[in-house]
Amino acid sequence: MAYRGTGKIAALVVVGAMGLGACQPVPPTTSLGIGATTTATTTTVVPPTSGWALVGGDEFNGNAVNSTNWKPYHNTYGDGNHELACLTPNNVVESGGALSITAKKEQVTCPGGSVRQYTSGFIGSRDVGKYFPRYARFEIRAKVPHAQGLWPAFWLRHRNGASVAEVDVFEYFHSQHPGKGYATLHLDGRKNLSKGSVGFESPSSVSGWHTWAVEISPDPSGVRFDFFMDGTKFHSYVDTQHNWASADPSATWDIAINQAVGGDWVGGPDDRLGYLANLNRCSISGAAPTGCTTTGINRVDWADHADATYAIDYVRVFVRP
Ligand SMILES: [Ca+2]
Repeated sequence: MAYRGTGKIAALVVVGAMGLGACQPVPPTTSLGIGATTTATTTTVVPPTSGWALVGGDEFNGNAVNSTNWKPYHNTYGDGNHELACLTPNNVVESGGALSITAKKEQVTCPGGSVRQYTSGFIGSRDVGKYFPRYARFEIRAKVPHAQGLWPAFWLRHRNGASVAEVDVFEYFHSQHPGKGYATLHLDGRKNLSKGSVGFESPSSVSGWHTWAVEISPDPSGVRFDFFMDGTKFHSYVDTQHNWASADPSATWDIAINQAVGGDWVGGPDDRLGYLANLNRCSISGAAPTGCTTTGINRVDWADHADATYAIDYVRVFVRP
């Protein structure tokens, strides 16, 4: 999190499906597609390609967050980005086959005494001692709200710290890039070392389910990262510099799933649309502070909890046996 979103998002280049042939599309797991409005979720594990074995994750099909897999945070993690929410366990609910992380506009006093005007949720696996192999495929199936000030994410932290290595498998900066998701790699203090993006749905549509994944694999010159949206590869990077031997190869990554509220990179949910107040610039284009473009940027409806909910059908971790 220390490094998340601290870079030059505007300078990014979309890398299209690279057609390397090694990775096949993910078979559809349900009949739902883009724009699906039901809460239907997946119960059958379908490996993304032949040769993968499921070794971890969570289907989120129970009635409570599995405390052997995750710890829901109760703090203000994210202060480094000037985020606004108190993260509480109450904002993370598992029911109906999915995990919901719902942001709310409500005043609370967070542990530590900070009074916040918003709440949201964050679950991490490191906090229960769960780490995953260096070489693996990490996949999430989720749908996200389209609203300024909400920042859903699915990311991996190196067990020696996010400052050592952080893989942002999926992040959504709605007010900067409506309808477009980002994958980013940070290594050894090299922020935003590699970044790719892909459009996933119209920001004016009803949120639909999508899968986001990273495959981390050995490469002749280092470690390879391939990023996928709905089974299509949209970004790749090969690291040749990091000392990967610094962590147990069988337990290198944790998993973090959260929805931040506000902060430097997404603006305030109740601030002027299209304006990033902390940076005093427009999120897309225009003349700050009053002349910012607002095309495609939505305002959250706090009265409708679905409008501020990041829903996760599953997280799955695969390895090649
Ligand atoms: Ca599920």
